[in-house]
Amino acid sequence: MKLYTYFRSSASYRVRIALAWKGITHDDAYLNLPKSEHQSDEYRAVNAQGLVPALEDAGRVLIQSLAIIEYLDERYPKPPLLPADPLDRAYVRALSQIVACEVHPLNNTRTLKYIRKAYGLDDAGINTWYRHWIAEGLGMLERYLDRERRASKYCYGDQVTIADCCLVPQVFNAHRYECDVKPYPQVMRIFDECMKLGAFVSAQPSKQPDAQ
Ligand SMILES: N[C@@H](CCC(=O)N[C@@H](CS)C(=O)NCC(=O)O)C(=O)O
Repeated sequence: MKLYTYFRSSASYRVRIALAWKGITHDDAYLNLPKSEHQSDEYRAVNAQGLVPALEDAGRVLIQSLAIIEYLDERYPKPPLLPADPLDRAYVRALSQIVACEVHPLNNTRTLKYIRKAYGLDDAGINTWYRHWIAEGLGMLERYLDRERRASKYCYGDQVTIADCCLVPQVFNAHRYECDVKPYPQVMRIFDECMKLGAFVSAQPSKQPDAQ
């Protein structure tokens, strides 16, 4: 298996957590996003989307972090990253999609590049945009966790799931942009619990070889 990744990519971090949690050994290929290596013809031949992550397995290339993690969960079911019950699975997927669909695309490299150029935003303007969408997204997570009351140590009771694989990298992004995380005590409590686990620690951006 080969993971195409970039240390700061939160979507790659989701997959790195899943691989580490399941103890799946793999090779890494590093794409430097600021240097636009993900847009090279060579990489587009691997992932036509020109985004990271991508996972090569058995001669096939998988893209989209949530699809990749669900594939890993089906192929390597233990320890599971989704609950057994369909209603609980829908809950976990909803949390994951709040991060992956509602927040992440608005704060992606290409989105920030585009608004910087098209609307003449400076760093302060970019930070305001970024923090706004983090606040919206973490607020959604917090309210949903509150309403559902299914979280305990992690988003789903005491079982690590895909939702945690999504929540933690999003909080890393929030820290990176110095967002105020005080209004999200439940999200932060889950983040702190996850960061006691080796898989979340070893997969974090600063521990990746391409971070050096
Ligand atoms: N929905 C995709 C998002 C992939 C994505 O946008 N990855 C970012 C890094 S986190 C990327 O490659 N950005 C490059 C760019 O925006 O140009 C997933 O979950 O895999």
